Amino acid sequence: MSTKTIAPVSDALLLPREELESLQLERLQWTVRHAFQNVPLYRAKFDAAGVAPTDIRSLADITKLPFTTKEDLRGTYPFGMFAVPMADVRRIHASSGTTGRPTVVGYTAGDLDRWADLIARSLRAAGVRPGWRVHNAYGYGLFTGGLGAHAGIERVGATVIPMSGGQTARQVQLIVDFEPDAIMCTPSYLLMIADGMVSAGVDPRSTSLKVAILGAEPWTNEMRAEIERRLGLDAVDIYGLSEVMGPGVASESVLTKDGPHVWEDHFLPETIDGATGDPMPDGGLGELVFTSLTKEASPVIRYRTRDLTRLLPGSAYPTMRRIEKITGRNDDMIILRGVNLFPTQIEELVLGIETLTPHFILELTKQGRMDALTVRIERHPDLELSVCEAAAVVLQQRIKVHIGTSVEVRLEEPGVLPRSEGKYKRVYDLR
Ligand code: DLL
Repeated sequence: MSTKTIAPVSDALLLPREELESLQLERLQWTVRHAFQNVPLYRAKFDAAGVAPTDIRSLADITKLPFTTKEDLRGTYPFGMFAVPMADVRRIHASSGTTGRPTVVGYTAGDLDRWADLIARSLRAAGVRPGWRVHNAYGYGLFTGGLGAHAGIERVGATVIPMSGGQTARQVQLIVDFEPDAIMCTPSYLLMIADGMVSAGVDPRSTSLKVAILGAEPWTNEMRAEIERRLGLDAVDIYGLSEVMGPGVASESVLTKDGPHVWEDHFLPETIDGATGDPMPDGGLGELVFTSLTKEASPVIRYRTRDLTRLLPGSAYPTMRRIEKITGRNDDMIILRGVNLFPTQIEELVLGIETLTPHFILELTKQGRMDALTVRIERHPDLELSVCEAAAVVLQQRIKVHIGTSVEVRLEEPGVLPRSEGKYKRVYDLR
């Protein structure tokens, strides 16, 4: 890790555990009452589960409450889950999702204020300082990334460069001309910007960038190492989802880079067994579930994220619990001839072989009655074809050994695979 940056102090982050938990309980009781009184769907679900707000006397009582799912949000489209009068909603965001109706979330003035504070906190943890310039390449619009990050950058006292996603050549030019200290975008898009720098004759390690705050899609520690090596900066992980707020639900410290700290004074995390819904002890791999503690317009009670991770203890500073870097979603899991695999497992193996590029996609097809997986990967532009072919064979063998399944690895010419300016689509199901 470079020592270009240091982490800051903020009062809420120093609360002793007991004080934090009593604050959480007070806020949980408020949220449960608020949701029950103002959202018909919550009232109906609580009634069906035979639970009332007064039953929540301790944090452990949360398990009495029913879960909320994306389907609940879709079923009440567009504004049925709002807990305040529409006149008090200052902003709306929506996540497109791959199928069906979008999920819509609302924010009161207070919600927007707390969101900006939490992104500012996340940025401070990433080492961003007042007076820095921050290039924001998350997409602006209904997606929470662009506008969410924007407000937090201003709140931390930095200068925001509101670039949004896309126009990669222009991104490169503005990074060279405006000399930002930090960049915010998806990890896959940062790699594309690095390629854009090379095309423009700019050495990606030579820019003013010191820190990249990356999220909105799963990425591995191997990808972190690749990004840090190529661009000569510190890369930290920011996590969030629109249903729970947007970016800044959890974020990583640049000093430790050991998984995002959940901002537990505003969100109560749980992990559950995805199949049974039973709570998991901290440290076990399970589906991440969040209850919001301070949200007015769109409170969420035990929202099932479908993201898989472990809850880990906090560190000396911040003391709030961490999540292990998220390596996949329930929805991303590929079951190939009885073996479960996540795209990030392949990413880890690809990045372990220096003579391969990080540009790959996974294609699922049917061969007869069997499912087949092809890893299509771009060859390294600067290496002999024979070296690349040997690397492809090594990848195939490592997938067989480490994941336990046979796949085809197909080399492609540099630049032919799709690129993304936001979330990267790794898996193409052609069955
Ligand atoms: O992606 C919010 C966001 C914007 C987070 C910018 C970070 C930075 P959605 O579009 O609702 O919201 O997608 C949320 O993206 O459930 C995860 O599956 C995935 N995701 C988000 N951040 C991370 C991360 C935004 N750091 C969904 N690591 C979540 C892994 C992430 N997956």
